[in-house]
Parts: sequence; structure tokens; C-alpha cells
Amino acid sequence: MSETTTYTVAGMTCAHCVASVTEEVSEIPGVEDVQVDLASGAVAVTSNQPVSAEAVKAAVEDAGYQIA
Ligand code: 9UX
Repeated sequence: MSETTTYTVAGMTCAHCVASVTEEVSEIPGVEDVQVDLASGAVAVTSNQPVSAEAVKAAVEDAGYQIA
């Protein structure tokens, strides 16, 4: 059973930003899909096991951005 949680990320301004966030968040164990909307900063994380908000925050920060 997959579940999707949406976060808002601040500071993404180009497609490369989107690629960086997608790559980092995709590496979290259990994450199956990451969909980023550049205009709104919405990052939808779909996983097959619970993923902590802290793990997502750390991945976003590793990519160089912040959870809004
Ligand atoms: Mo290009 Mo996106 O420097 O931060 S990767 S705007």
C-alpha cells in the first residue's frame, strides 16, 4: 500500500533544482515516486513504507533547499 505526502520546498527556481531535490528524496528508503511542482514548490513523496518528515527535510537540505 503506497501513501503520498506532500511537502512544500522553498528556493527551487529552475529545472535543475527540481532534478536535485527529486534525486535526493528518491534515495530515502521506501520512496517509490517523487513529483515536484516547480511553480508552487510542492513535493509529493510516494512511499511503500512510512517516511519521516525528518528524513525528507534532511534530503531536501542535502540538495541545497529548505522545507517551507
Ligand atoms: Mo540553477 Mo536552480 O543555479 O537553483 S539549479 S536556479
